Amino acid sequence: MTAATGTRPDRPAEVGSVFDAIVVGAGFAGMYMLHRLRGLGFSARVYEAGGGVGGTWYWNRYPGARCDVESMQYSFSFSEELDQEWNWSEKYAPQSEILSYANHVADRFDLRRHIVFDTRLTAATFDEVENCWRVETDRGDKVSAKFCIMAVGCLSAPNRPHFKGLEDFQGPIYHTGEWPHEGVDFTGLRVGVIGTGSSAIQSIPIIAQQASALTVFQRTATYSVPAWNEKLTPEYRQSIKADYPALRAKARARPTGFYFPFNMKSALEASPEEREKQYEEAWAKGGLPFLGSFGDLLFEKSANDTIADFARRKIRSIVKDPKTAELLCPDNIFGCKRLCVDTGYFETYNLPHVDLVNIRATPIDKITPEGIRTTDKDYPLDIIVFATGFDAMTGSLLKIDIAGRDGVKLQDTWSAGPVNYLGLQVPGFPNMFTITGPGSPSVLANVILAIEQHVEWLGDLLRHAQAQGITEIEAHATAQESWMAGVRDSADRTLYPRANSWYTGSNVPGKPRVFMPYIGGVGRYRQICEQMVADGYKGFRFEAKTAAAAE
Ligand code: N01
Repeated sequence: MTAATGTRPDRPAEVGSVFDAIVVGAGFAGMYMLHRLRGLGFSARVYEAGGGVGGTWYWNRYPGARCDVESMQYSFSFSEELDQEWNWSEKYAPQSEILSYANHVADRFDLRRHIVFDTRLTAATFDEVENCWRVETDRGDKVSAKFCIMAVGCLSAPNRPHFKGLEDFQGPIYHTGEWPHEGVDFTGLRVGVIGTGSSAIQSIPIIAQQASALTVFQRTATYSVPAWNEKLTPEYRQSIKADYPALRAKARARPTGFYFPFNMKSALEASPEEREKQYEEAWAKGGLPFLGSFGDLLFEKSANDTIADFARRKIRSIVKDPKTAELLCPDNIFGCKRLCVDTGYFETYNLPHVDLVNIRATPIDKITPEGIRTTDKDYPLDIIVFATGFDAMTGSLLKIDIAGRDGVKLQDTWSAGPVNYLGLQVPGFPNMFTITGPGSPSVLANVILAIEQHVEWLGDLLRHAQAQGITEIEAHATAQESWMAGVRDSADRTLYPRANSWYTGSNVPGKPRVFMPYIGGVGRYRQICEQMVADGYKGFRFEAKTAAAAE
């Protein structure tokens, strides 16, 4: 499979250096963590597998890639100057603009000289004698640090299904999550896309404009809401910038971490006419806020049925061929598998050269040299696009050989699914922290805001540790147990765990089925973290070189 890689400068491996902190990843989490650490006077080294900053926005360069949280909110809020100087051009910024923003942040805060690019962390081992993490990279670096901070991203390990005959295909195969930097020209070619999640629904309409024939291989139909993307006017931007801090404050208090009007009324208490009106109005505004049409949609199956029914009727009204329309109508719970936001996705199936194949009914048997063979027939193709998503939330962490106290591996500790305290730390892995780890709101929120909260909390903790001479920070196993019980309970109060999705790991064969993120929302989660600090970092064990320390 063709992969997008950055340049790999020929630099000598670094051996023996000691830092206060190692940060893994230079996406938004790694960049802000680095900025914070530098501001606190800590020495830090960041290792980044890509050739530049931006994380998921560095790799996901497929046609049509853009954010689906409004740009004016999908950005750092920690610097009022940054907020004021950056101008987003569209309601939902394209990938190229988000990557430019990431580069601007790296330059503005002078981050690059602390980042080693084109270098993947391969191993991290806790040294119990020296109380430090010893890390290794794929370029031979061997360095150590008191703290190891994993900012590896929740959606950064591509999920590549193992189809028979994959290596025999004569044309190129691309994964949306590792798109070639030089782009792909589909003009006049027969293209097959496997998958119908967010990456597919964004890329399919663009690929269809170029390809001579496009065949989409769908296993599960997806709900998608129109983006109604538009250019932002200077007047609109100014209206936000005039009181940006107020918008940011409202977003921080919201479960989702971004602000939009939310209707708390019950869908079941509304009359059918009221419901229809509400859904029509929300559809006309578009985007993820459609899920905020009523307050009980994600809690009551019968309420959810009403929005699912509305969305299916919309699909049938857009797609002209009734058989294709039926195939595109999802039968699962609305919004509990990540909702998609599209521009012209369903309309694309009205084009004469676009076909949909139901691979639930006739699964892919193998990839042949000429294309894809299902149990039903052969589809000749020039290019295959895997829009098959990610080994989400745990994939990137578990690719690293992480050994904690007594040499215990993270892979073993998480063999039945990820466990930790507050999504921040795993008992047995002292001084290692995860930014937006499983067990925190992360992917269920405006992730940049979730990142900021984690980084700021961690910065405060490390400053506290430095001031108190604390050498070891480790979550208690009992704190982990009660946090994980809370994560499960809050998920079980909703419909989310009932759906098969990457939230539950069910998209990756063999992955334990566990609902991974904390669903209580970023506002509530922030309060929990603040209370924990007010209670003397309850749930963490601190150890100082000189004196025993705090609970
Ligand atoms: O991945 P997905 P994605 N055989 O897992 C199918 C974020 N994101 O890259 O549903 C055949 O959603 C799979 O089928 P099924 C966003 O959070 C955001 O699209 O498992 N098919 C599914 O249809 C998003 O949710 C944006 O049955 C196989 C598809 O591949 C997340 O990233 C844009 C298969 C994968 O869909 C992931 O999105 C893009 C197999 N063996 C991504 N394995 C924004 O707009 C998998 N599939 C911000």
